[in-house]
Amino acid sequence: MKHMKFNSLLLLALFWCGQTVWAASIDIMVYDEVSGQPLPYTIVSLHDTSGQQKASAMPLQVMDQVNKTFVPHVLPITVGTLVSFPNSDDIRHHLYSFDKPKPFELPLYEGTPTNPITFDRTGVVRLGCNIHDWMRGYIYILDTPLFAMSNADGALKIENIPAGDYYMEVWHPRIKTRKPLVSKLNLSENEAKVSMLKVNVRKERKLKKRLRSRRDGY
Ligand SMILES: [Cu+2]
Repeated sequence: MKHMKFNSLLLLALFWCGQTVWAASIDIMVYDEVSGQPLPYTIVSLHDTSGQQKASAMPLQVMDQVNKTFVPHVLPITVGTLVSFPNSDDIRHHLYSFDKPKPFELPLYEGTPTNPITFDRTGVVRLGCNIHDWMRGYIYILDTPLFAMSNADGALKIENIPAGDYYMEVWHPRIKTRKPLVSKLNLSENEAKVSMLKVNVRKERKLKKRLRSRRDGY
């Protein structure tokens, strides 16, 4: 009995090593190139250069509406993932997107619509509300499971990356190029890469101004 316990522990340890120790990881600090401030909501994704890598759909994701704001502001998902759009406010919202990966509309509603929406194509889906013009949300649909979004401190981490060659894509809702920035990246086994990234983004000012002027009216 004792032996068996020891063996299974050993097996567990070996399995754990295989899963995490030999794989690479990257830690990135993201900054606004102009202001030098940490930049949240930056999504970094790694795409296998062989093009063989496939991402499976994630469990149901949630894009909530709280105090007339999309929560989260930016939602990165893999292709095929279902997203529900609950409304936590006690007023009605009317969501829409005109963007190619998934044009859709959820006419005036309270609570949670019964059918979540499947995002089956890669790209950016910008969300808006017909009633509250200033509401802006983003769903970023990826064909790789290797991605992360920078937090309020501008930090992000991608772990368990198999060694190999990748295209690294960087995207932000206000990125000046509008398209993701692409660079090549090689990761060797067990590598723990630490780096810094500066992203050129449009200023937020305009949206805030509009937000202030409109808020009083509703
Ligand atoms: Cu609304």
